[in-house]
Amino acid sequence: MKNINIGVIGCGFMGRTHSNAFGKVSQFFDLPYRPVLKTICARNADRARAFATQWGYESAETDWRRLVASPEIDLIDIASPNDTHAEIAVAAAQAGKMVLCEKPLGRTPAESQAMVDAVESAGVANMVWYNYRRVPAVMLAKQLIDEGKLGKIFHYRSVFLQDWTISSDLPQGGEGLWRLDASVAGSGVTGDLLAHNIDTAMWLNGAMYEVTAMTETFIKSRKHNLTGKQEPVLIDDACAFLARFENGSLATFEASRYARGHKALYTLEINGENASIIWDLQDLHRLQYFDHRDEGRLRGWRSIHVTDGDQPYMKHWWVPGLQIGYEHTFIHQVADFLTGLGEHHNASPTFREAMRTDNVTAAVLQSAASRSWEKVAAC
Ligand code: SOE
Repeated sequence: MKNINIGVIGCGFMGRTHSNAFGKVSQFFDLPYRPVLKTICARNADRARAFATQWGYESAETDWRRLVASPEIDLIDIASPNDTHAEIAVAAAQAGKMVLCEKPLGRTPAESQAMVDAVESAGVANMVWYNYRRVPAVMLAKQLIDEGKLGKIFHYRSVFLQDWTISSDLPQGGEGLWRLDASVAGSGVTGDLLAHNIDTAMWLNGAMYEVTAMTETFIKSRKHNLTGKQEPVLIDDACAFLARFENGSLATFEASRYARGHKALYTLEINGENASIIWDLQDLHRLQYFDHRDEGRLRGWRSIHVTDGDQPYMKHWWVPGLQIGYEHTFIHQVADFLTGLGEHHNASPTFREAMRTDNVTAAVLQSAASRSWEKVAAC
């Protein structure tokens, strides 16, 4: 087993999920490579040092350019806010490092394209952290769809609902709240939440080519933490859109941060000719499955508890019946990345695959502005 020296940039929420994944993966999966938590990078030196101690990094750094230039580092992992993704990823690829990036890839298709070009022309391994694909129940849904169990797909519907920005006193900008600042985030719920729904949807159900959307910004101005001034809010607080998939199915998507009572309600439902599937993040280890081919007297929704060794990823964990959680999806994603590396291929989603999601979110925002159907750009 060879070591891979990891440099993680960003020590917020995502820096923690990624660090946990790199730190745990070798204890549960037999892999050709072992990640070594070499350096954590954050702008604030005290914070970076404290994070290094807490998570077991060998060193702390405050300048991402020094980290990218370091001959000791094999892989740069970008877990910093969206406005840093493109510049760091391009520099890391040009320095010959493997690059992992938190979603969404870029703030705009132009940024995403530059990132795709950089990793592809440097020929470096790359992947984007769309972690919900690696929930065992979602991976089981993928297997059932790929085996043709659902038959022809008619409908895909998916939501991602939260309620944490309802208060008008909540400022924008800075730690965690950069998600409300369009110049940093790129967009609101479309890039932050619906990007997950879209990534999973295209992975399960193929490409979508046309969308029509509406968005709303309910609170038009908020104090900005960095300037201290009241400033316009330029992100979308809520978004709903319709889409057509290339396989002929129709889709509805909705996301909001104003759905009182919902903290992270990510659900998806797929209706096929023979069978349907429902998954809900808040009951993430269960897959609801209805198969019309079952004997009529027994036909009904099955609630499959996805915890058995022959179900995706579960043989690596405890014993049948004992479930796992959110953080494990990131561990699975690193395991898949390292397995792919050993087999000389990239794990999905690559930068190019993640750019397709960015192209859909761009078409959604464009449609909300134009109030008409928009085509999704090919990539
Ligand atoms: C926002 O609140 C957020 O943390 C997103 O940034 C994540 O991508 C999503 O998984 C949960 O919600």
